[in-house]
Amino acid sequence: MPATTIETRAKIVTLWERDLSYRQVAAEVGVSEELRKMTPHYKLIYFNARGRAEHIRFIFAYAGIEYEDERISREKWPELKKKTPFGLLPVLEIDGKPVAQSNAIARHLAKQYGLAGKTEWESLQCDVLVDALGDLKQEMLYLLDGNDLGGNPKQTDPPVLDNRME
Ligand SMILES: N[C@@H](CCC(=O)N[C@@H](CS)C(=O)NCC(=O)O)C(=O)O
Repeated sequence: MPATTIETRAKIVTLWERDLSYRQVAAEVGVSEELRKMTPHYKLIYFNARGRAEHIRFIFAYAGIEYEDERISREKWPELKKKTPFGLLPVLEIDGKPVAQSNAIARHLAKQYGLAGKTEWESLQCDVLVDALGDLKQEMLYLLDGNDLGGNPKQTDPPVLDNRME
């Protein structure tokens, strides 16, 4: 490895230890290519909807991380379902390893890219918000029939206000 690359990597580590975000590190070092090489390959698999994947996409966008955004069609879902960890999406593949559960994925990425709070108190506030939004999402899902997300329509649910949680 050329000396400059080692120096650059050392600088990245120093900046990282100062708790700078991924973006700030990239800006300070000015070597996004170098950072890109140190970043895992991410593939986010979800339906063609915002649903439970959009906060993950937001984190990628905010942190400036490249990822594959694979949108699964209704036709392809039954076959793929059998291969996912819990029979549900989203799944994030990290260097080919599948990880399920949207909030666990989001929390992991937020920690990786400096968005999960700088202190325990801030992290706690993030978790409080995640749980509060989860409660809200639960209420909203109750009003949906799930058709656009690949699930089965629930005939007993209350009337659908909108067919997607957009
Ligand atoms: N707790 C899971 C819930 C995942 C989930 O319910 N996914 C729905 C779409 S939002 C799904 O895969 N539905 C298809 C099915 O049930 O077959 C998470 O947050 O990732």
